[in-house]
Amino acid sequence: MKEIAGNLDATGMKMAIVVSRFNSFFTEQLVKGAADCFVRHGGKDGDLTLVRVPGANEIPQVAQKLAASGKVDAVVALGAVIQGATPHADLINGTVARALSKIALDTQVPVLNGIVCAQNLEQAIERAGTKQGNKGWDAVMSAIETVAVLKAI
Ligand code: INI
Repeated sequence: MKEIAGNLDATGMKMAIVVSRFNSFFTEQLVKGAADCFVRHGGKDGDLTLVRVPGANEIPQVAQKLAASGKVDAVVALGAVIQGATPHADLINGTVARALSKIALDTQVPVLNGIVCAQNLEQAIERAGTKQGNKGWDAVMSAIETVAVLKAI
């Protein structure tokens, strides 16, 4: 049996991060985790591009432009959507997740969803560098592996 799997070596990779300013208390922690993961796996800080947008809703359009630009091997979306009194957060989460998946399929450039979807502040804290780790780190790790596996096929 021939098996194909991606390694976790980011040497020579170019990556873009799109991060929302909304809930920046959390999203800045995700950026730190994401950049740390990229560099610790052999990526160069200069090969990482950070793009800021107002909120999670604005991430897909910018991710699409980056993915279609031919300048990056992967795009990582970072945000924090926290449930409030209205169903607004659910709408954002579903719409953005579907859009990011479509961009990846349309462009063949991996687009990783590192958006924290939390019921409350405590859950968001847990995913931004405490009990549940850092979702920015996790998204970059998955991006590195996906780039590598696509290259290997
Ligand atoms: N944007 C977020 O990134 N997180 C949220 O929790 C959030 N909530 O809950 O409203 C949010 N709203 C703003 C939205 O992403 C857009 O920026 C806005 O609707 C303008 O298009």
